[in-house]
Amino acid sequence: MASKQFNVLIKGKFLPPRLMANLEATFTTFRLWEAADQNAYLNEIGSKIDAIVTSGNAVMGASAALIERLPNLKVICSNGVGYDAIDIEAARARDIIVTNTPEVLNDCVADLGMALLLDVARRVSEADRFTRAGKWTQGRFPLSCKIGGKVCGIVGLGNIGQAVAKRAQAFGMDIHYYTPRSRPDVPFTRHETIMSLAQRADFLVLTLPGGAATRHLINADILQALGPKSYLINIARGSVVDEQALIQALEKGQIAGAGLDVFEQEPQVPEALRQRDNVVITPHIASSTEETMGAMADLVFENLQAFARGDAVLTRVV
Ligand code: 8YV
Repeated sequence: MASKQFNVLIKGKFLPPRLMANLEATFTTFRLWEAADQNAYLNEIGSKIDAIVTSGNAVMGASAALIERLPNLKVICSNGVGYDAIDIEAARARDIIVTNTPEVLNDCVADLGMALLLDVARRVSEADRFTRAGKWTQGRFPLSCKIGGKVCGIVGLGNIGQAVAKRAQAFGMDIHYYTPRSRPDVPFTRHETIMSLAQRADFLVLTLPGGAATRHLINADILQALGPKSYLINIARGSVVDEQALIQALEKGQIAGAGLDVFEQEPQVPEALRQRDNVVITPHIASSTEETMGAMADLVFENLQAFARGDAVLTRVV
């Protein structure tokens, strides 16, 4: 199909500028988020849409309700590895292809996981606030927690989990993990339950997928098992953690602290987390480097171009 006859619905504005520019130069694009009345806009253009471009972000994705409004939809290309915000069953039911951006973001997501781990354990952000506030002249900054020799417990040992393991090993950490099925291919210590891993871990690092199947796997019991000297690091999805239980565990001193890049209601972050010195917070930026966002943008575009040409897409989810 000639590219300009290929109609692409762009779901929201949070896509890399390079991807937006490529999409607009190549295809006919429709900007859903700009429509004052999205319902009326979908009535008008819905039947001509061939593709959706979206991201893994919770406010983006592609719901069953949106998919239903697009009777000629053939492909959904997402700028992200996680696809929990896309209704995969609705896509599958109509043989709509879904693509994501695996591999290209492994290093940067793992880097941010280690950055959060190091920051919350060594109290880097807290020490920065202390120094800026001129408190050094009044006394020494309190002691922090050594990383080397500690157990890094990784929940979900996929590509990102393994990239975290490699980094944590270089810091002298002992790697334990939980996966539902055994992984004879990896040399680390497997736990059969998240509870057992939490009991053993000094740092519980979440790298598992989001979605209904993993919702609130990290609950009050797991946090209590993690214990008052241990930390939670979340670079997966906010939905994986019961955020209210996390707030209570922090308030009661049941865990030592947390490093969080993802939250249950993004972009909202509860005040109870924002005010704590032993919580390091970043706004879902694990993959947000120039290099990785560029690689993701190119992969989204290449998937869409391949589909429009009639070729197989590169990174298909369903
Ligand atoms: C976001 C992510 O999708 O890849 C994922 O699953 O969570 C992120 O990379 C990306 O930031 C776009 O919003």
